Amino acid sequence: MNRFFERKEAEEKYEQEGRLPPGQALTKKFPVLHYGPVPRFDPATWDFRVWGEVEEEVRWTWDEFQRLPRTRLHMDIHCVTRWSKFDTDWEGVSVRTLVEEGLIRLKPTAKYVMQHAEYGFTVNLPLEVVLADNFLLATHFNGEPLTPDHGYPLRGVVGNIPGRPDLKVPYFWKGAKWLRGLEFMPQDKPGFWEQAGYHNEADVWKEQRLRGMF
Ligand SMILES: Nc1nc2c(c(=O)[nH]1)N[C@H]1C(S)=C(S)[C@@H](COP(=O)(O)O)O[C@H]1N2
Ligand SMILES: [Mo]
Repeated sequence: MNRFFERKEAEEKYEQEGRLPPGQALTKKFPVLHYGPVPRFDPATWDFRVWGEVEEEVRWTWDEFQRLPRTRLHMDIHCVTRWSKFDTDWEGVSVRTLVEEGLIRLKPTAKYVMQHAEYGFTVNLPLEVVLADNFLLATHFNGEPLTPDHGYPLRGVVGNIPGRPDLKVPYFWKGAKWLRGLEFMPQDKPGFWEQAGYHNEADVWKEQRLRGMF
């Protein structure tokens, strides 16, 4: 059978399992999407910062970041440009674990999170989503370090964990590639694509792609 029919058959399987959100199609590839150039990584100058509504600001070097507790995450990812990729494996650092271990000490006023990436790129999410099981600060994809195109050395990732209908599932743009820090905020603020007209919440099941009359 040719590739087209193979893909359609797999897509039907995921649809029957309730894993294909409305308006999405399965891809086996991993498309690359971002605004601007791919930054260079220098482990000597790279740092990860945490600031805003925290008891203590944090700055970790690349070496220090390597020593943080690590988490694996298996999920489906859904891009607003209508491709979905199933059964992806990620490894990295869970923000909830950092909070539970006291490595990040949140103030009670922390309600939203801005991911800050290279070149001033930003993405906003509610704190609840960033602390959930389906959000990770990822260094590895399918057992390999991220490629430069996909955010090496660190990116946010968010998606759907099959069998966890309790979790909010935003489109994949809600994870910043080339991530350099997290700002905890008392109020919400739109990130880069949100200012450009993408939906603030971006729920894949509600098909919240663009803000406005859609
Ligand atoms: N730093 C940065 N991260 C970004 C973006 C960007 O423009 N810059 N685009 C987002 C968008 S719109 C998408 S769809 C995903 C794409 O991730 P991928 O290239 O790994 O598929 O990255 C997100 N993260
Ligand atoms: Mo996107």
